[in-house]
Amino acid sequence: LELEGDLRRAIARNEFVPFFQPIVDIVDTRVVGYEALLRWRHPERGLLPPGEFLAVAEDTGCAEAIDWQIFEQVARQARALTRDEGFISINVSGSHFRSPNLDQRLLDLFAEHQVPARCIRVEVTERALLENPAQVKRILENLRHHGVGIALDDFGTGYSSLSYLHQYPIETLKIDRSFVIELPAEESEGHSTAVVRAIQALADSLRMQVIAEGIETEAQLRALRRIGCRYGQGFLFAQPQPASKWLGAPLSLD
Ligand code: G
Ligand code: G
Ligand code: MN
Ligand code: NA
Repeated sequence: LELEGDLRRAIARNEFVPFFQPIVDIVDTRVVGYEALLRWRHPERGLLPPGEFLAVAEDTGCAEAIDWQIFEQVARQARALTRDEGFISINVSGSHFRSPNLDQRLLDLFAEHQVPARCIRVEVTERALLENPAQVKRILENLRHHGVGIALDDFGTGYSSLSYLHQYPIETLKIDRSFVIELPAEESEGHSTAVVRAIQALADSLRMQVIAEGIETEAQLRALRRIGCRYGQGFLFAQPQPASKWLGAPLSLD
Protein backbone atom coordinates (compact mmCIF):
# COMPACT_ATOMS: atom_id res chain seq x y z
CA LEU A 1 0.00 0.00 0.00
CA GLU A 2 1.51 3.28 -1.09
CA LEU A 3 -0.21 5.40 1.55
CA GLU A 4 1.29 3.27 4.30
CA GLY A 5 4.84 4.08 3.14
CA ASP A 6 3.90 7.76 2.87
CA LEU A 7 2.50 7.68 6.42
CA ARG A 8 5.67 6.11 7.82
CA ARG A 9 7.85 8.69 6.07
CA ALA A 10 5.58 11.48 7.30
CA ILE A 11 5.83 10.22 10.88
CA ALA A 12 9.65 10.20 10.60
CA ARG A 13 9.59 13.76 9.21
CA ASN A 14 7.13 15.12 11.79
CA GLU A 15 4.62 16.23 9.19
CA PHE A 16 1.58 15.88 11.48
CA VAL A 17 0.43 19.06 13.23
CA PRO A 18 -2.45 20.06 15.47
CA PHE A 19 -4.84 22.80 14.43
CA PHE A 20 -6.96 24.30 17.20
CA GLN A 21 -10.67 25.08 17.04
CA PRO A 22 -12.18 27.21 19.83
CA ILE A 23 -14.92 25.70 22.00
CA VAL A 24 -17.20 28.47 23.22
CA ASP A 25 -19.82 29.16 25.85
CA ILE A 26 -22.68 29.80 23.40
CA VAL A 27 -24.46 32.13 25.81
CA ASP A 28 -21.70 34.78 25.75
CA THR A 29 -19.33 33.38 23.02
CA ARG A 30 -16.44 33.29 25.49
CA VAL A 31 -13.73 30.78 24.54
CA VAL A 32 -13.54 28.04 27.17
CA GLY A 33 -11.12 25.71 25.41
CA TYR A 34 -9.82 24.37 22.11
CA GLU A 35 -10.06 21.03 20.33
CA ALA A 36 -6.75 19.92 18.82
CA LEU A 37 -7.46 18.60 15.32
CA LEU A 38 -4.97 16.58 13.33
CA ARG A 39 -3.65 17.86 9.99
CA TRP A 40 -0.98 16.40 7.69
CA ARG A 41 1.30 19.00 6.15
CA HIS A 42 1.97 16.98 3.01
CA PRO A 43 5.00 18.27 1.06
CA GLU A 44 3.23 17.96 -2.32
CA ARG A 45 -0.47 17.75 -1.58
CA GLY A 46 -0.70 20.52 1.03
CA LEU A 47 -2.74 20.38 4.20
CA LEU A 48 -4.68 17.11 4.50
CA PRO A 49 -7.57 16.52 6.93
CA PRO A 50 -7.72 13.22 8.86
CA GLY A 51 -10.57 11.86 6.74
CA GLU A 52 -8.05 11.28 3.96
CA PHE A 53 -5.65 9.09 5.91
CA LEU A 54 -6.80 8.22 9.43
CA ALA A 55 -8.59 4.97 8.51
CA VAL A 56 -5.45 3.67 6.78
CA ALA A 57 -3.35 4.89 9.71
CA GLU A 58 -5.51 2.83 12.06
CA ASP A 59 -5.41 -0.26 9.82
CA THR A 60 -1.62 -0.13 9.42
CA GLY A 61 -0.82 0.52 13.08
CA CYS A 62 0.38 4.09 12.37
CA ALA A 63 -2.32 5.81 14.39
CA GLU A 64 -0.49 5.69 17.72
CA ALA A 65 2.65 7.33 16.41
CA ILE A 66 0.54 10.05 14.79
CA ASP A 67 -1.43 10.57 18.02
CA TRP A 68 1.84 11.02 19.92
CA GLN A 69 3.15 13.54 17.44
CA ILE A 70 0.01 15.57 18.16
CA PHE A 71 0.09 15.02 21.95
CA GLU A 72 3.69 16.26 22.15
CA GLN A 73 2.93 19.46 20.27
CA VAL A 74 -0.22 20.00 22.35
CA ALA A 75 1.82 19.54 25.55
CA ARG A 76 4.30 22.21 24.41
CA GLN A 77 1.57 24.69 23.44
CA ALA A 78 -1.10 24.01 26.08
CA ARG A 79 -0.04 26.50 28.77
CA ALA A 80 0.27 29.40 26.34
CA LEU A 81 -3.05 28.54 24.69
CA THR A 82 -5.07 27.96 27.85
CA ARG A 83 -3.29 30.56 30.01
CA ASP A 84 -3.84 27.90 32.69
CA GLU A 85 -7.61 28.54 32.60
CA GLY A 86 -9.26 26.84 29.67
CA PHE A 87 -8.67 23.35 28.37
CA ILE A 88 -7.30 21.59 25.31
CA SER A 89 -9.23 18.59 24.07
CA ILE A 90 -7.29 15.80 22.36
CA ASN A 91 -8.64 12.96 20.23
CA VAL A 92 -7.33 9.49 20.98
CA SER A 93 -7.55 6.78 18.30
CA GLY A 94 -9.65 3.79 19.29
CA SER A 95 -6.78 1.37 18.69
CA HIS A 96 -4.61 3.38 21.07
CA PHE A 97 -6.55 2.07 24.07
CA ARG A 98 -4.85 -1.27 23.53
CA SER A 99 -1.68 0.29 25.00
CA PRO A 100 -1.91 -0.49 28.71
CA ASN A 101 0.32 2.46 29.68
CA LEU A 102 -1.51 5.15 27.63
CA ASP A 103 -2.71 6.86 30.82
CA GLN A 104 0.68 6.99 32.52
CA ARG A 105 2.47 8.14 29.36
CA LEU A 106 -0.02 10.99 28.93
CA LEU A 107 0.25 12.03 32.59
CA ASP A 108 4.07 11.97 32.34
CA LEU A 109 4.05 14.02 29.15
CA PHE A 110 1.85 16.74 30.60
CA ALA A 111 3.82 16.80 33.87
CA GLU A 112 7.05 17.20 31.91
CA HIS A 113 5.62 20.37 30.33
CA GLN A 114 4.02 21.63 33.58
CA VAL A 115 0.56 21.39 32.06
CA PRO A 116 -2.07 20.98 34.81
CA ALA A 117 -4.17 17.85 34.25
CA ARG A 118 -7.36 19.91 34.54
CA CYS A 119 -6.30 21.79 31.37
CA ILE A 120 -6.46 18.58 29.34
CA ARG A 121 -9.49 16.73 28.07
CA VAL A 122 -9.46 13.38 26.31
CA GLU A 123 -12.07 12.72 23.59
CA VAL A 124 -13.00 9.11 23.15
CA THR A 125 -15.51 7.62 20.70
CA GLU A 126 -18.30 5.23 21.59
CA ARG A 127 -16.66 2.61 19.40
CA ALA A 128 -13.46 2.75 21.46
CA LEU A 129 -15.44 2.26 24.67
CA LEU A 130 -17.07 -0.88 23.34
CA GLU A 131 -14.02 -2.47 21.75
CA ASN A 132 -12.00 -2.88 24.90
CA PRO A 133 -14.30 -1.95 27.78
CA ALA A 134 -12.31 -3.13 30.80
CA GLN A 135 -9.01 -1.55 29.76
CA VAL A 136 -10.64 1.66 28.49
CA LYS A 137 -12.46 1.98 31.82
CA ARG A 138 -9.24 1.58 33.81
CA ILE A 139 -7.32 4.08 31.63
CA LEU A 140 -10.10 6.69 31.72
CA GLU A 141 -10.60 6.28 35.47
CA ASN A 142 -6.91 6.82 36.13
CA LEU A 143 -6.81 9.91 33.90
CA ARG A 144 -9.95 11.24 35.58
CA HIS A 145 -8.48 10.52 39.02
CA HIS A 146 -5.56 12.79 38.12
CA GLY A 147 -7.88 15.58 36.93
CA VAL A 148 -7.99 15.01 33.16
CA GLY A 149 -11.46 15.62 31.67
CA ILE A 150 -13.18 12.92 29.63
CA ALA A 151 -15.51 13.67 26.70
CA LEU A 152 -17.51 11.23 24.59
CA ASP A 153 -17.06 12.25 20.94
CA ASP A 154 -19.58 11.91 18.08
CA PHE A 155 -22.34 11.16 20.57
CA GLY A 156 -25.52 9.83 18.98
CA THR A 157 -23.91 8.32 15.90
CA GLY A 158 -22.61 5.06 17.30
CA TYR A 159 -24.19 2.41 19.40
CA SER A 160 -25.53 4.96 21.86
CA SER A 161 -26.11 2.30 24.41
CA LEU A 162 -27.10 4.35 27.41
CA SER A 163 -26.10 1.60 29.81
CA TYR A 164 -22.39 2.37 29.51
CA LEU A 165 -22.66 6.10 30.12
CA HIS A 166 -22.50 5.84 33.89
CA GLN A 167 -19.94 3.02 33.80
CA TYR A 168 -17.21 5.36 32.55
CA PRO A 169 -16.06 8.63 34.14
CA ILE A 170 -17.52 10.74 31.30
CA GLU A 171 -18.23 14.41 32.04
CA THR A 172 -18.98 15.77 28.61
CA LEU A 173 -21.08 14.61 25.65
CA LYS A 174 -20.16 16.01 22.24
CA ILE A 175 -23.24 16.08 20.00
CA ASP A 176 -22.23 15.01 16.54
CA ARG A 177 -22.47 17.65 13.83
CA SER A 178 -24.83 15.49 11.74
CA PHE A 179 -27.58 16.43 14.23
CA VAL A 180 -26.58 20.10 14.45
CA ILE A 181 -26.61 20.49 10.66
CA GLU A 182 -30.25 19.42 10.54
CA LEU A 183 -31.55 21.74 13.23
CA PRO A 184 -34.46 23.63 11.66
CA ALA A 185 -34.34 27.35 11.09
CA GLU A 186 -37.75 27.99 12.62
CA GLU A 187 -39.49 27.03 15.84
CA SER A 188 -40.87 23.83 14.30
CA GLU A 189 -39.42 20.70 15.87
CA GLY A 190 -37.79 18.29 13.43
CA HIS A 191 -36.25 14.92 14.14
CA SER A 192 -32.78 16.31 14.94
CA THR A 193 -34.20 18.89 17.32
CA ALA A 194 -35.86 16.06 19.22
CA VAL A 195 -32.59 14.09 19.33
CA VAL A 196 -30.56 17.08 20.54
CA ARG A 197 -33.24 17.90 23.14
CA ALA A 198 -33.13 14.29 24.37
CA ILE A 199 -29.32 14.29 24.60
CA GLN A 200 -29.42 17.58 26.53
CA ALA A 201 -32.03 16.18 28.96
CA LEU A 202 -29.97 13.02 29.43
CA ALA A 203 -26.82 15.05 30.09
CA ASP A 204 -28.67 17.31 32.55
CA SER A 205 -29.95 14.35 34.53
CA LEU A 206 -26.50 12.74 34.60
CA ARG A 207 -24.88 16.14 35.41
CA MET A 208 -22.82 16.05 32.25
CA GLN A 209 -21.80 18.96 30.04
CA VAL A 210 -22.87 19.12 26.38
CA ILE A 211 -20.80 20.51 23.49
CA ALA A 212 -22.57 20.83 20.13
CA GLU A 213 -20.24 20.32 17.16
CA GLY A 214 -20.37 21.78 13.68
CA ILE A 215 -22.37 24.95 14.37
CA GLU A 216 -22.39 26.81 11.03
CA THR A 217 -25.41 29.15 11.14
CA GLU A 218 -27.07 31.66 13.45
CA ALA A 219 -30.29 29.63 13.16
CA GLN A 220 -28.53 26.52 14.50
CA LEU A 221 -27.09 28.61 17.33
CA ARG A 222 -30.53 29.96 18.23
CA ALA A 223 -32.00 26.44 18.19
CA LEU A 224 -29.24 25.20 20.52
CA ARG A 225 -29.75 28.13 22.90
CA ARG A 226 -33.50 27.38 23.01
CA ILE A 227 -32.72 23.77 23.89
CA GLY A 228 -30.44 24.94 26.71
CA CYS A 229 -27.19 23.64 25.28
CA ARG A 230 -24.32 25.57 26.87
CA TYR A 231 -21.21 24.91 24.74
CA GLY A 232 -20.41 24.60 21.07
CA GLN A 233 -17.86 24.78 18.30
CA GLY A 234 -18.07 25.24 14.57
CA PHE A 235 -17.28 27.40 11.56
CA LEU A 236 -19.79 30.05 12.75
CA PHE A 237 -17.33 30.87 15.54
CA ALA A 238 -13.99 29.84 14.04
CA GLN A 239 -12.20 27.42 11.73
CA PRO A 240 -9.47 25.20 13.17
CA GLN A 241 -6.19 27.19 12.98
CA PRO A 242 -2.54 26.76 14.02
CA ALA A 243 -1.85 27.66 17.67
CA SER A 244 -0.03 30.85 16.61
CA LYS A 245 -3.36 32.25 15.38
CA TRP A 246 -4.87 32.01 18.88
CA LEU A 247 -1.94 33.05 21.06
CA GLY A 248 -2.77 36.41 22.53
CA ALA A 249 -6.22 36.41 20.89
CA PRO A 250 -9.09 37.82 22.92
CA LEU A 251 -11.01 35.14 24.83
CA SER A 252 -14.31 36.22 23.30
CA LEU A 253 -15.22 35.71 19.65
CA ASP A 254 -17.97 38.31 19.11
O1 G B 1 -10.72 17.65 11.22
P1 G B 1 -11.70 16.70 10.66
O2 G B 1 -13.12 17.10 10.57
O3 G B 1 -11.33 16.29 9.30
O4 G B 1 -11.63 15.37 11.57
C1 G B 1 -12.19 14.19 11.16
C2 G B 1 -12.10 13.16 12.26
O5 G B 1 -10.76 12.91 12.67
C3 G B 1 -12.85 13.59 13.49
O6 G B 1 -13.81 12.61 13.75
C4 G B 1 -11.85 13.64 14.58
O7 G B 1 -12.37 13.07 15.78
C5 G B 1 -10.69 12.85 14.07
N1 G B 1 -9.47 13.47 14.57
C6 G B 1 -9.16 14.77 14.50
N2 G B 1 -7.96 15.01 15.08
C7 G B 1 -7.51 13.80 15.53
C8 G B 1 -6.33 13.38 16.22
O8 G B 1 -5.43 14.16 16.55
N3 G B 1 -6.22 12.05 16.49
C9 G B 1 -7.18 11.18 16.14
N4 G B 1 -6.98 9.91 16.44
N5 G B 1 -8.31 11.53 15.50
C10 G B 1 -8.48 12.84 15.20
O1 G C 1 -15.10 13.86 15.09
P1 G C 1 -14.56 15.10 15.55
O2 G C 1 -15.71 15.66 16.23
O3 G C 1 -13.49 15.18 16.50
O4 G C 1 -14.38 16.09 14.35
C1 G C 1 -14.33 17.43 14.40
C2 G C 1 -14.17 17.80 12.94
O5 G C 1 -15.21 18.63 12.48
C3 G C 1 -12.89 18.50 12.67
O6 G C 1 -12.17 17.80 11.71
C4 G C 1 -13.27 19.85 12.12
O7 G C 1 -12.43 20.24 11.07
C5 G C 1 -14.68 19.64 11.66
N1 G C 1 -15.50 20.81 11.86
C6 G C 1 -15.37 21.71 12.85
N2 G C 1 -16.33 22.66 12.77
C7 G C 1 -17.09 22.34 11.70
C8 G C 1 -18.24 22.93 11.11
O8 G C 1 -18.79 23.94 11.55
N3 G C 1 -18.74 22.31 10.03
C9 G C 1 -18.19 21.18 9.50
N4 G C 1 -18.76 20.66 8.43
N5 G C 1 -17.12 20.59 10.04
C10 G C 1 -16.57 21.16 11.13
MN1 MN D 1 -13.31 15.21 18.50
NA1 NA E 1 -17.16 14.64 16.81
